[in-house]
Formats: sequence, C-alpha cells, structure tokens
Amino acid sequence: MTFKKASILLKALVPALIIGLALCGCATSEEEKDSRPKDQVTVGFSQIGAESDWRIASTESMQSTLTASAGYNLLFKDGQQKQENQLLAMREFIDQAVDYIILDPITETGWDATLREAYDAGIPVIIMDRRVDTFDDSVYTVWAGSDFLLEGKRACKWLRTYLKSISFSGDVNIIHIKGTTNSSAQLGRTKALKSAAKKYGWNILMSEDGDFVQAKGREIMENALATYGDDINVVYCENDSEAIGAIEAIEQSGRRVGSDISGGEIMILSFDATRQGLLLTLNGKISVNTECNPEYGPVCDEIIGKLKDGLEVPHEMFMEESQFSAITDIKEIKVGDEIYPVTMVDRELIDARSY
Ligand code: GZL
Repeated sequence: MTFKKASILLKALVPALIIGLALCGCATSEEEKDSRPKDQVTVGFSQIGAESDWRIASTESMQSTLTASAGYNLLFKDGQQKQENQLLAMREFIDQAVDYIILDPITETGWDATLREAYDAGIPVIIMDRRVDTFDDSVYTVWAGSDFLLEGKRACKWLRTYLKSISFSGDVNIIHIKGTTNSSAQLGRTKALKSAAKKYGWNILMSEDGDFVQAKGREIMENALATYGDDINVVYCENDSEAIGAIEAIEQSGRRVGSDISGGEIMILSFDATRQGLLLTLNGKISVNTECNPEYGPVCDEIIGKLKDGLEVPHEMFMEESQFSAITDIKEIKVGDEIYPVTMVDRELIDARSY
C-alpha cells in the first residue's frame, strides 16, 4: 500500500477510532458526562452483595426508588462480598464522572484512598447502612445507617428482662454466631453481647463468624451442638439468615427451639426482622427479633434531592427501627434512660410490611 493510500485510510479511520474509544469506555470523564441526558441524575451504587434477605431488600429499596421515571440513571454494581470489587466499582464511577456515589461498605476500613479520589473529583459520596472508618470523615458527605450497638443492647436487655421474668437461675450458655468480621453491624451487635455477658454473668461458649449467611449459621450451630450439646440454651445470631441456618441445625439434632429454656428449649435471638425472620418469631422459633431497617431508597432519594437543591444534610442520619416478639410478657425494655417498645408480632403486621 502506498503512503498516500495509507494516509487516506487513516483519515477515514479516525472518527471510527474516537467512537470506538468512547464505546470501549476509554472516553474521558467529561465526554462521558456530556454524553448523558442533562435532566437525569447519574448515581453509582456500590452494593455489598446478595448474602441475605436483608441485603436483597436493601437493593430492592434502592432500585425501586432511584428509577428513571424519578429522574435517575442508577448504575448498580454488586460487590459479591469482596471489598476489591466495591473499590473497583467506585473507581469506575469516578471515571464516568457520576453525579453521586452511594456505598454500602462491606467492612469499615480500607476506603480512604478511593473516597479521597471521589472527593477530589467533586463527587459527593453517600455512605449507607454500614460505616467507614476513615482518617478524615469529610471525604464523604453523609452516612445514613443503623445504631448497631443499640440494636445489640436492645436484644440483650430483652434477654435479661425475659430471664428475670421467668426467674431463671441456671447458667446462661450462649452460642454467638457473628456477622461479617469488621462490618459495623457485627462490631456493634458483638460489643453489646460481650458487655451484657460480662455484666450479667452469661457464658459465651463459642463465638464464630457466620458472615451473615444461612449456610454458615447452620455449620457453626452443628459444630456447637457437637461440642457443647445440652449445655447450650441461647443462640445469639447477628442476622435472620444465620438464625434460619442455626434453627435447621438445632431441629436436625432433635432439640427444640423456643423460649422454654427451663424445659430444655434453645432460645434464638436474631436481627433484621425480615419476612422470614418475623414468621419464625410469630411461631416462637425466634424469641426476639431486633429490626435493622433496609429501606435506604427513600432516604438516599431525600438526601440527593437536598444536595441537588444546595441544602444542608446532617453528616449522620439514623434509621428508625423496632423490636419484635411473640412473647407477650415483655411489652417494653429500658436501655440507659430510654424506653423502647417491643412490638407483638402477628400475621397482619408481617403481611403489611414491605420486606
Ligand atoms: C446491617 C446489614 C447487615 C444485615 C445482614 O445493616 O449490613 O448485612 O444485618 C446483612 O442481614 O447481610
């Protein structure tokens, strides 16, 4: 091919080359931004995974609220339980010059550099659900989540109140199925249990990471039954998925779950108050279920609305949460100076909930 023909061919190829670069994601952030509809808010959402019913409800809340008809272009990335996947997603969002990033961080540490990149790129970051532990918390705009320590305190104070109500004088021997190590939910719920056990003289026979998943909850419970057998009378599960697995293992072993620990039943405490969890609470297999609210869609929609309008948002926002039981003796519990109601669960209540 002569030089002349090659140069003609190259000139013809250049536009195709630019389009190709744009399609392969090699366009610059500004080009990406300019290619998007101006009336849409582009949000990059880095979700942890789909490990539990709670997580699925959380994703559902976000995807059913941040919709195109509501003016959003939601870019959803499932981290599949790996922090590196979430960090990669955030970097992609930064490269795409999204308008906002929403992050539910699988664990609390390891986010500083990427959060700083987003901050330097002028992209507001909303942390939801679990917390991040950063050197400088000004790198994110707002955290909206649960008070996990209070959730644990409410669960433990319910147990203390219940044991007193039945004048239980025996040893309280607990199997502790933790959530994902170093996640805020695990850190808070575990801290509450350890503090209560020390204060009230309860024995924590075993404490293992169940990663908030049903299979590990079952596996840990099977091992615990094999090791501690009839000594076990309480299981503290840090979410409903683990509780479902633990209940399977207990019933498979021939023992019963329930609140009659004097009669040999094993009492289950759980968190999340998902539909499955509340159905087990209704039939007495879970004695108390402390809610962890996954409805972050409306919360994030409200935050973005305010930020778009240049309004202030608090740096911290807490979710409203309840506690449920079918044991009618306890209608409220006191934590510190606060009185918290215990809601009696029934089928109508469960069917009326959105998750
Ligand atoms: C708590 C949330 C936890 C839930 C689990 O806010 O991060 O993760 O309690 C979920 O069910 O897996």
